[in-house]
Amino acid sequence: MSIDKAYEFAKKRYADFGVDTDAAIRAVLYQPVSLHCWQADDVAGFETKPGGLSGGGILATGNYPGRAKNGEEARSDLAKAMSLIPGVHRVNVHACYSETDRFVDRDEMDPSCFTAWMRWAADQNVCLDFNPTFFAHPRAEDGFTLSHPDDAVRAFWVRHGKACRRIAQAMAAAQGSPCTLNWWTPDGAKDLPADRFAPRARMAASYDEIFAEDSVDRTLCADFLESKLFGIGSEEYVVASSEFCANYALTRKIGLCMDMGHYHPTETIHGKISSHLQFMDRLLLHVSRPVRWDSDHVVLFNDDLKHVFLEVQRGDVWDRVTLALDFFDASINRIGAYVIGTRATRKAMLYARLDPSALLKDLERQGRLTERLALMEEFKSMPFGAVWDVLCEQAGVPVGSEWLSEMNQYEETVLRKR
Ligand code: RNT
Ligand code: ZN
Repeated sequence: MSIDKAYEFAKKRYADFGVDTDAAIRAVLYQPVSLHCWQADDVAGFETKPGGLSGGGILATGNYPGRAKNGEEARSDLAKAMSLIPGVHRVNVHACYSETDRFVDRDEMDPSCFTAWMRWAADQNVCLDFNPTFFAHPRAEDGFTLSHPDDAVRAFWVRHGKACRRIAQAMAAAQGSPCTLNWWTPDGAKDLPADRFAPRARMAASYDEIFAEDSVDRTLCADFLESKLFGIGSEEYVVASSEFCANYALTRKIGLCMDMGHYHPTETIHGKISSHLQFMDRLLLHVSRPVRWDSDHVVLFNDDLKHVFLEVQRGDVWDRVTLALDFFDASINRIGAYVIGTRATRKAMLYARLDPSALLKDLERQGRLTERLALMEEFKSMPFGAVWDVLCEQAGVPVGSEWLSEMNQYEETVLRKR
């Protein structure tokens, strides 16, 4: 059956339940998803460093050939990936992806360190988002940054934070669209601390200093705080925990970021969305996939992801969530990782947009809970794939697994030659 015929059939099936497939496709394509630059190079970054500067990064495992080793390669990989994924993209840059001739330390960075990214973004017609980098630096080596007990170290990171807000503001002004700025710190302790209070007090004080800076326009620079449960080296104590971040964000009127991998292994985030959005204006979602721990596996079209977007759909809060990806796998073709994870995200968005939410809520109001459950179950086997194929076709990207041959060709002609 042709794609069009399959679609006509699917469209009717969904319409029987009051679901408009054309409108769903349009809505999914229109909503931006921010692609993280760090899948291209295994979170290594491109800073010009003085001899041998190092210091604890985020762990990406695997050694598949073709890792991007500079900005040009990463941007080429991102452009290739974006050509194979439907929908409006943004690109999420970390501060450690600055490109300069000489060494510029984190506290001295300014918008000029990201000129290449900004030019490329304008050229590609995508907007940029930004992240301060509180890791992979000697001053982060002992596990504390914004909550560091040494005033000089803490002040260094506060300066980095302020610099990042100025960079985000410059990006926003250049692109005519606000820049999402996500704040994640690795601060924490491997083993039982005697004092959990003081680092949290210092962390709050640091953020207050950073966000107090009135030279930054909050309509251009949209700040979000990302929490975490534990990390390698912070198994026992994480300063910016879920409670810390939620309370800070709420009282300071900034955004909260939930990363799907930052909770207990059996805990999922979909149930939290309606709680936070009772009190906060916006949420940033870091779309990721934990496997037993915060492993940042490539995102798949699985139940966890579907549930997140079903929640957004049923709560009708699509305009109150900002979507960014956060996964990295160095064991497979990195362009393939981008495409699999981002297409899965778009798929889950479409799946949710095709949910008969109004009908389900109506049944619930009437107490017809058997029918509610039955319909939820029936919808899992609706002809979703036919709608997805047409979405890809309309977006001008390969339908089905056709993108694999383009990936393989890019691997042969570009990645293997690096
Ligand atoms: C780390 C956080 C954070 C990072 C990126 C690179 O656990 O999820 O978002 O993955 O900033
Ligand atoms: Zn994250």
